[in-house]
Amino acid sequence: MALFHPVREKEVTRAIIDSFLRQFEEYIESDVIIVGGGPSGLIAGRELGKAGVKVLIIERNNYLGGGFWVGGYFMNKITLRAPAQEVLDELGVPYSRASEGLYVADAPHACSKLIGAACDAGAKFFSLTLLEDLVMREDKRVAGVVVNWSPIAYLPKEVSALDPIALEAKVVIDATGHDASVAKKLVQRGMLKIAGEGALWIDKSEDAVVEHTGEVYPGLIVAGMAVASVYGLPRMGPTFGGMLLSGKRAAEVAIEILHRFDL
Ligand code: 48F
Repeated sequence: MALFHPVREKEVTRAIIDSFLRQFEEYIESDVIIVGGGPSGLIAGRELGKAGVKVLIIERNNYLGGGFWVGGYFMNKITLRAPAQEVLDELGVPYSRASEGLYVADAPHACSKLIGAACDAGAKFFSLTLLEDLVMREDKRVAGVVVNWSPIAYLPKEVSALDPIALEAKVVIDATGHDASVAKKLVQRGMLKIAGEGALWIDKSEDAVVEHTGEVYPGLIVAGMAVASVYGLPRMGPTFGGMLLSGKRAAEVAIEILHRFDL
């Protein structure tokens, strides 16, 4: 007697396609689209989901987490400065005190709990999805993203000449890390100037990133390391509290915009 219930191959394929298409159809339009599934994007997704906002995270990789799986060098330990360890308490991630005001945690534990928390809050994900461009309206407002299948970027021209598709959102969050890929779409058109990330200076960087997190262009918020790239702020290397608090701030700003415009 077999352990598992008998199931036909076609049923498995149908289950995947039906579920995927239903979700894709539903998320052609969202309240907020977050580009980038690193720590800042994931925590923003979690906060927005918790607040009942319809939120989609698009990620070019086949995995979520961005730089949160590893800390410095090849070592999978992350550090956080007080008060950011409180976010680990919220997520149920164990950590230890390294020195006064400095905490260390296992990156895989922190990253997987954060991904789980974003899922539990109701955030949805499109992975292997590359941001190619933005949707703009005549009132010069960012109104969505233009995406393609990310392996396209590595294919020869005769295969990769595929038109992308558009997804609409009331607010877009650039959480693409050092690249600031979303903001750069505005830079290419002369609609925004960005300074480029500064050299490493932990003490200055994290406060500055959280403080500058916000709407950089109507309908577009920057979060995480993208903030440092846009405003020329110092980078912070393998300490992640600034990313988590910046993501939380980005979610607050998104909710303020949605309320302000009754969107
Ligand atoms: O780089 P990433 O982890 O950004 P973050 O949330 O956190 C930065 C830290 O990891 C670390 C640091 C501070 O402690 O210096 O680097 O700001 O995650 C960014 C995610 O965005 C995805 C990318 O694959 C990564 O998972 N991404 C970048 N460009 C695109 C994109 C794009 N064009 N389309 C889709 N996803």
